[in-house]
Amino acid sequence: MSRTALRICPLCEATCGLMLTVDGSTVTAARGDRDDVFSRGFICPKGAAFGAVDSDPDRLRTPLVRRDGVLREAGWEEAFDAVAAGVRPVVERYGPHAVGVVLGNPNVHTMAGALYPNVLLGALGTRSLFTASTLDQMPKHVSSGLLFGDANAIPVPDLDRTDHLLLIGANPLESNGSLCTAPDFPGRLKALRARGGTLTVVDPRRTRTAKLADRHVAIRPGTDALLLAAMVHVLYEEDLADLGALAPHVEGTDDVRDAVRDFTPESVAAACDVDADVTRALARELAAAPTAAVYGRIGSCTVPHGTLASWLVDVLNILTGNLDRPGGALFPQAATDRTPRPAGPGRGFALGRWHSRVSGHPEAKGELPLSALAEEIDTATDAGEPVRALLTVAANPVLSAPDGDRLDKALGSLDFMVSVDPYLNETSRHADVVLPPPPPAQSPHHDFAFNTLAVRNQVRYTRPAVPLEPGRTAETEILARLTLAVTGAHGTDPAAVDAMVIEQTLAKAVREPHSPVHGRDPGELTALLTGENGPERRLDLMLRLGPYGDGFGARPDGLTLERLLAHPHGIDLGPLRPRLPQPLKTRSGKVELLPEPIAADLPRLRQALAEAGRPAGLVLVGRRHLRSNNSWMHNIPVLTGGSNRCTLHLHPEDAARLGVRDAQPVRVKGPGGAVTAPAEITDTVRPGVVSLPHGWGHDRPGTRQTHAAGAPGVNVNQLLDGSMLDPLSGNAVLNGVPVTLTPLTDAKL
Ligand SMILES: Nc1nc2c(c(=O)[nH]1)N[C@H]1C(S)=C(S)[C@@H](COP(=O)(O)OP(=O)(O)OC[C@H]3O[C@@H](n4cnc5c(=O)[nH]c(N)nc54)[C@H](O)[C@@H]3O)O[C@H]1N2
Ligand SMILES: Nc1nc2c(c(=O)[nH]1)N[C@H]1C(S)=C(S)[C@@H](COP(=O)(O)OP(=O)(O)OC[C@H]3O[C@@H](n4cnc5c(=O)[nH]c(N)nc54)[C@H](O)[C@@H]3O)O[C@H]1N2
Ligand code: SF4
Ligand SMILES: [Mo]
Repeated sequence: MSRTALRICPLCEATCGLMLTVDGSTVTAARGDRDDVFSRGFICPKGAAFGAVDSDPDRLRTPLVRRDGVLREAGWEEAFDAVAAGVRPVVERYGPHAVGVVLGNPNVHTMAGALYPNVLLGALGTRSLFTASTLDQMPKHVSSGLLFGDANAIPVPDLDRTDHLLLIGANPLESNGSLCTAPDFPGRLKALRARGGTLTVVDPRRTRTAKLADRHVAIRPGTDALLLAAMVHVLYEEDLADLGALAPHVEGTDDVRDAVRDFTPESVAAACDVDADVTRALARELAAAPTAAVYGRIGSCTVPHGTLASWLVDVLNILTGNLDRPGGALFPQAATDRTPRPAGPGRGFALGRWHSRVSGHPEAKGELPLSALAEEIDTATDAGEPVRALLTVAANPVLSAPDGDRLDKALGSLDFMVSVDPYLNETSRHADVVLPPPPPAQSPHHDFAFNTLAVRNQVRYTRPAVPLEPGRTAETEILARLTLAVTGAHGTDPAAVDAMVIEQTLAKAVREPHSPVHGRDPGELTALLTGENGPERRLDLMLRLGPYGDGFGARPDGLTLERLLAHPHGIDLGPLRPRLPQPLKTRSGKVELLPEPIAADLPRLRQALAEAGRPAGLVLVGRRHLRSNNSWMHNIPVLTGGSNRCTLHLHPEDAARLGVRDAQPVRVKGPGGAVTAPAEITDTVRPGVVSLPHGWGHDRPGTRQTHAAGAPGVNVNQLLDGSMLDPLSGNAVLNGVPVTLTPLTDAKL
C-alpha cells in the first residue's frame, strides 16, 4: 500500500515542495507539489531523484567508532561516550580553541543545522570555527555588514517584478539559484523576458543561463570588481545616479564618486577584456530601466576582490535607486526572523576582532578561513595551541577546500575527530567517531536560512515523511547530544538543550520594549508552546515572536506552529516589500556607502589593474551541473553519467595551440598541485579560460561511496595551495586561478 507525503526538498537552495510516494518506509517516487505556495509544482532532476538519494545503500545506518585504529559499527551510547572521552581532555588540557569546528553546506538545508551549531559554539567557546561560507559567500556577508551593519542583511533581486536583471558570475540554470531562493529560477528568467524585461549575464563561460540572455559579456575571470567600478564611474560621469526614495537613508555617495574616479571604462577594458562601449552600455541600461537588479554570485565572490565586487553590486543597486524598491533588490522578511526592532543606529559590523594563529587572517562573522584549516592543525606557533580535535558537521573539506592532500594529512594527525555525516567519505574517513543523521525522508524540514533569501515571503514546514527507523537518532538530537558531550554535560537529557534555548530566548524577549511579549511571564509563555518535540517547540517560539507571529496572543490572527501545520502546502506572506530603514544596523543608522575597510582595499584593486597588462596565461574557473551537488551526490547512479562528468573544458583555439585533442588526458598544474582530466573541447568557455567542476576526486582509500569511486574524477581544489584569499573576507579564491596544461598520451590517464 503506498501513500503520499509532503517534503520540502533539501537538495539545493530553491526549496521546492515535493510530493513523495512512500511504500512502507521507502520513498518510491517524487514529483513537484502543485499546491506548494512557492514552488507550484516545479521540480528538477535532483528533486525527482529524492528517493534514490534517500535510500542510497551506502548511507551509514549506525554510528562508527574507531577501536584499535579501525572504524567499527557501534551503538549511540558508546558513540557519545567516545566523543566525550575524546574531546573533553583536549578542552581541559589545551583550552577550547584547540577544538576546531567545521560546518559544511548541508547545515543550511537541515533544521538541525539551523538550531544547534550556535548553541554548541556558544557553550564550547572556541574561536576555531571554519565553515563553507569562506568557500562561498563570505564576501557578500562582509559587504552587507559594512554597508548595512548586518552581515545577514542580503538584498535579493525581485525576480518576478524586475524589468532588468544583471547577473554576474551565477548560473542558475544549473545551480537553481543561490542567495536568491526561487523555485523554477529558469522559468522566472523566461517570464522576465516574456514580459519585455532584459537579462544580461556576465560570465567567462557561455552557460545555459547566458544563452537565455539578451546580452552575454564574456569577462576575463577575476576582473568583475574592475568592470563594476567602471560602471559606477559611468553613473557619476554621465549624471545617471539617482537614489530616489533611498536618498535620506544613504551617506557617502560623494566619497564613492571620488573613490572610483580613476576606474574609467577605458582603463579597465584590457584587464576585463570588455570594450569600454559595452561597460558604458551596461551602466546606461541599468540606469534607464524602470526597475533593475544587480545580482552577483559565486563567480563574483570566490575571487581575489570578492568583497569589493559584492560591495559594488549593491553600490550599483543603490545609486540607481533600486535597493529596497519593488522590481529592484529587497530585503526579505522571513517568518522566523527576530521581532523587528525599531529603526535607528545599531552597533555596526566589526571585522578582525581576532586573527588566525598561523597566517594572521582576520576573523569575519566569527569565522576563520576554511583555507587555513590545514595550517591551523599542522603548524606549531608561539601564538597559541594548534587545533588538536575537530568536529565536522555536514562538511567534506578534503574535497571542497583548497589543497585537500595537505588537509587529508592534517586530519590524520589530529588527537581526535568527530564527523556528523551520512557517508564515510574523503573527510569523515579520518573521524574517530562518525555520527550518521537519518536520511532526509525521516527528518522534518523548515528553511530557516533560505526564507531570509527568498524572492517571495512565505513559510512552510514539513514533518518527517517517514518515521525514524529503529536504531536511528534524529539529527537534531545528534547535535544536541554532541553539544552536551563536548561541553562537559555528557549524559544530560538532550531535551535540556532546547529547554535552555527557549528559556533564554523568552527571558530576553520579555525584557525588550518592542517585543509583543514585553513584560509577560516567561513561564506562562513556555507553557503555551506547542509541538511534538524540542525542535518543533523552538520553531513555534520563533514563529510566534517573529514578524508575522501571534505574539502569544498579542496578534490573535498571527502565525503559530499549529496554524502552519494546518497549511501543509505552506502560507504565502506576499511579495517582497520595502523595509528601509528598519534593517539598517550601522552606527550611523544609514547605508554607509564607502565603509573604511572597503576604501582601504581599493588600492589593491588599482594595483591589480596596473599589473593586468602582463601577458596572461590560462586561468581556471569552476562549473556546476544540474544533476550534481558539491561533493556528495556523485554516489547516486541516476544523477551521474552523461554530461555530468569531471572533464576539462577548453576552447578550440587553446586546444589547437596546445595540441590537445578532444577526450585526451591533460595534466593541469596550479599553485597547489596537479591533476589529470580528459579534455572536452568546447567554445562555451572563452579563450584563455579552462573549467573543471569541483567536488570530485573520490579515489581515496577507506571511503564507502561505491558508485562514486567507480568514476572518481579529480579534485580541482588540489590545484590550489590555500594561500589565495580575498583578504577582507578570508574567502578562498576558487576562480581565475592561473594554470598550465600539458597534454598526455592516453595511456597515462
Ligand atoms: N573549486 C571549487 N570548490 C568549491 C566550490 C566551487 O565553486 N569551486 N564551491 C564551494 C561552495 S559554494 C560550497 S558551499 C562548498 C561545499 O562544501 P562542503 O561544505 O564540504 O559541502 P559538500 O561538499 O556539499 O559536502 C557536504 C557533506 O555533508 C554530508 N551531508 C549530506 N546531507 C547531510 C545531512 O543531512 N546532514 C549531515 N550532517 N551531513 C550531510 C555529505 O555526505 C558531505 O560529506 O564547496 C566549495 N568548494
Ligand atoms: N546543480 C547544482 N546546484 C547547486 C550546487 C551544485 O554543486 N550543483 N551547489 C550549490 C551551492 S553550494 C551554491 S553556493 C550555488 C552556487 O550557485 P551559482 O553561483 O549560480 O554557481 P555556478 O553554477 O557555479 O555559477 C557560477 C558561474 O560563475 C562563472 N565565473 C567563474 N569565474 C568568474 C568570474 O571571475 N567572473 C564572472 N562574472 N563569472 C565567473 C562560472 O563560469 C559559472 O558559470 O549553487 C548551489 N546549487
Ligand atoms: S530545484 Fe533544488 S529544491 Fe527544487 S527539486 Fe531541484 S534540487 Fe530540489
Ligand atoms: Mo555554496
